[in-house]
Amino acid sequence: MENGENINIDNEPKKKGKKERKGKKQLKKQKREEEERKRKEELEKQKSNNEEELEDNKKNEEKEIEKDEKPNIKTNEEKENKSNECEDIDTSSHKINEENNNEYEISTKSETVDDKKEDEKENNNENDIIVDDEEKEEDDNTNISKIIKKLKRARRGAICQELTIREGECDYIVDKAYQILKNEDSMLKISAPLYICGDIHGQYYDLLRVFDILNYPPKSKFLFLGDYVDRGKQSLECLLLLLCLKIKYPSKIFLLRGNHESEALNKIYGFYDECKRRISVKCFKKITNLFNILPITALIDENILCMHGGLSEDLKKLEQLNKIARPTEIPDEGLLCDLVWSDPSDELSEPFGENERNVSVTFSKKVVEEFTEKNGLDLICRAHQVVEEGFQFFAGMKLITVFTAPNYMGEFDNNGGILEVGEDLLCKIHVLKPNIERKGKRKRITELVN
Ligand SMILES: [Mn+2]
Repeated sequence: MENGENINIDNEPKKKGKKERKGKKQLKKQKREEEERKRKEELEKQKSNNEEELEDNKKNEEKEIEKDEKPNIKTNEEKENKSNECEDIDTSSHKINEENNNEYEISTKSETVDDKKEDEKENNNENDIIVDDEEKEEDDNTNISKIIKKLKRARRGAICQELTIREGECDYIVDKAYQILKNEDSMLKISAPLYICGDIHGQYYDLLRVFDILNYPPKSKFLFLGDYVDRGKQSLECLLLLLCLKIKYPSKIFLLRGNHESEALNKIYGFYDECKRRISVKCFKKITNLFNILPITALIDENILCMHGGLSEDLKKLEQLNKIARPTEIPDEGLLCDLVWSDPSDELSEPFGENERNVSVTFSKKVVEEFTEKNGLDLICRAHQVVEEGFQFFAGMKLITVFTAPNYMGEFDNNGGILEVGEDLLCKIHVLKPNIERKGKRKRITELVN
């Protein structure tokens, strides 16, 4: 198909080739442009800087194509070099290694004025992933691949620009993802090796860093523990990239629900506003429907239990976790509420206590020890709390908190952490250092942030 041909320039981003194809495509292009103009007027959504953004996106394309290849090579080398410095250890052996991937840098390349002109001409066609009725019948994989490519192009040097995301694109992705997610169990069963990521919270630049360092699916397998949206500036990019990867590689990426995958919270913490400003309230509604179908927990090789928040007084055995019916909203109390909201606490004399978030509970070290023992688990892996190093152990090494957004909200100078669960359940930590060295006072991580 037309867009497919045009966008498939990975191997040869040559200007000459583009020119030759241009004649053939002129008519079709004009037609598209006209349709597009109408669409834009109707929707009244396009902002004045759209063209600029589109141009920027296009300008990055050739760079990105190179980057897509280079980082993998580089980081693999990096990994190998570093593996000498770190020794891998079993979770039960109560040691852990820290790998600092912060040295990773994005290479950029200068470009000529001619490139820009060329890009402008091609812009409309290549940046717009139009999913109309005709195209729906065509290969979904191609459409999703194109959208992934577009989403990856958001990055320019050290920043990520806001992409233009069409309602049609968003609907398409959310519908496709819904069909896949609704067939997953409430408690996923996943096998190692894989990487486990905690909160992302709209920090799209950092999400791209994670994939640059650890490789995109299907090369690597990922489990995300929820809280993709709210707080950060680019919740839509984060969510849509993850959903696209889910659609394309359903057995290589798994997405659990966090307490922020909730309509009520999104209205307070930014995602609703972002959807309303950038796409529509209708699209927000559609996304919250999808949130209601997300799986809640994951069990890795019968050994590591993962969820966003933590344990619950109502949780006695693992079998209960698969019985949680979906779609569902997150209730104000009870098992599901606790799974996405609760926190461990050092200060409890009782098994469970109040939570200063004013939702759910806190649970003690003893609760973790008894639950893991009784259910034959080595480790509970959860997210939900910003922790200075990006990861933090609790109850010896029976529970780990993983929080992946470094420099959380631009207010903390926490690291981001990713837990790697290797073959034979050997565990390793990867650390994302904050992007920005904050000069002023360091904000202490003493309170829970919803
Ligand atoms: Mn959370």
